Amino acid sequence: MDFGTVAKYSALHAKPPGLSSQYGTAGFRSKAENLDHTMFRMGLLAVLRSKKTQSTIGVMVTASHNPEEDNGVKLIDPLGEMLAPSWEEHATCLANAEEPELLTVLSDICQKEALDSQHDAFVVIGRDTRSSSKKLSQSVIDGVTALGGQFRDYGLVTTPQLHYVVCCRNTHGNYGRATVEGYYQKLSKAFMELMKQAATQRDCHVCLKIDCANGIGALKLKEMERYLPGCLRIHIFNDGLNGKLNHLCGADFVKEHQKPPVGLEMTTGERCCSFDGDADRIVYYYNDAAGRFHLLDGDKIATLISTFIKELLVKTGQTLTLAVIQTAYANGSSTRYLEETIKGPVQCAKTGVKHLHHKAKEFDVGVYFEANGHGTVLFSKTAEMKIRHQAENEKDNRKREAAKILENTIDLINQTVGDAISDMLVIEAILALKNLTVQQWDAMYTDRPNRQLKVKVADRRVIDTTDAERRAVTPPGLQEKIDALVKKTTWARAFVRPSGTEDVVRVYAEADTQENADNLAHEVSLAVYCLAGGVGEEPKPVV
Ligand code: G16
Repeated sequence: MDFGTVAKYSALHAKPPGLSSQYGTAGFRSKAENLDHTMFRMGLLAVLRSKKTQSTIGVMVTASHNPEEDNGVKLIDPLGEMLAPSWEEHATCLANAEEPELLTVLSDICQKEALDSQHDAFVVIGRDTRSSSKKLSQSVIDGVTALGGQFRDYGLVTTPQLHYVVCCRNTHGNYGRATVEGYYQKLSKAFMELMKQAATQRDCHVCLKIDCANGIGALKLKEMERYLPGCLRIHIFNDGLNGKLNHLCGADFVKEHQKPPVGLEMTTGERCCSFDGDADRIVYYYNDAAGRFHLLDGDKIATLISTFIKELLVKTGQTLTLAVIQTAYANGSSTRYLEETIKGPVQCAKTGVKHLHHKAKEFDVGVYFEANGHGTVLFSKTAEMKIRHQAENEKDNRKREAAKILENTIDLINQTVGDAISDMLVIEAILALKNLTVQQWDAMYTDRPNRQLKVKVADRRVIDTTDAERRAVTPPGLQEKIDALVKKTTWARAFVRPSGTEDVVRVYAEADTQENADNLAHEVSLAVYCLAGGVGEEPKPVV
């Protein structure tokens, strides 16, 4: 490794002195103009990680649900998972090293990780549609080449597509072909098989309106359309031609505001969904006859998928453990419903798919979803083997058919990370196979009214949490205040946590009525504002 070249290139991507950032919930996020040095350095780090793991590493340039002016970077580990936590620390040190310290920090990482500099390094790079992404991905490439790594630039891709590609490359094609086309082919083949199995049960011509948040999802769905069977007619909205990325649209907006995105007209009962800016999250919704908006978020998706898999496992006679992993944001009704129906573990992890993914791996089948619509299903190698074997060899027709449906579900789900396109196809297949309308799916349980708010504080790190983020340890007095507020509201629950992707503190509250949930969220916001150093205007009541 030629550190002289690194020094030369780094001068072209110099870090503004004093600027500091942290590898957060999903990598680095900031205003795009502050990220050039971080991108260059993540190119360097990806080379080191590739040498360490002797595998291809991915670097995705995106700020997902954040506004267009922001950008960010997510590093992808060999099997398509998020970067290992110990390397998140290296990432933060490297990103924050002042220019004269950079080479020392680099060699410290090499030493700590006992890296063999002779190993080759290969990095794949992708980016979302933000106007800043092209230039920033060039900075990543400069970092990779400065350390002598090789790379392939996949250009505009969804985040989950890059995760898929990384996994394919490192499993020598076992997971699929390491191209975007390979992704379309793998998913559409499995989807068509499932729709064929569903067609024997009913005529399943479905129309789905999709809000793509004016992001990369629109481009990729348009590419994928020709691979999809005629029984699923998709209509793409907010495709980025006119609107602004994530502005008044997208999964995060719909979930947070509990209302439809702009740019998508809904008639009664029409099935609609929203992706987020890099297409790794999805939520569904519809309007009922009274014009009331119904949201089917990550909790409802987890419920649909896990009960479907549970039923199939029962039919096959397989004794595989099925667990569902949620976060503190999971609606209380969903947790109760899941505990009663899947009769397996329902666990709570910290926010961030990396935490849920990690827990889900402990089971034969681990379904994980955040309420915001980010999630997937993991099948252990043993589970996958048993199911595939049964689908091939089972003599009992009913059991074999169930195993085949499970096998196709395994192929349709993107097991590397939450994936809006893959999740959407899984949901559509399940609704077709179970002959369910979106209204029937929604009726599985009723969400407890809830509200999510954001509070601006001077330094959100003053809030520290425990118990999977359900309780605040600091600042002093905050948890006691929340406890007192919760106590005086019926069926209530509330918590606060610092966001790892935005400069805000997030507040969540649920209660017996929407009014009570709104009031509780507001009062908790005021407590955060007063006790955690709120800045700007005092939080206003929810209207
Ligand atoms: C990222 C993470 C998600 C997380 C979300 C919000 O999503 O991948 O796991 O739920 O941020 O995190 P926080 O509340 O810490 O800001 P995305 O879609 O923005 O990459």
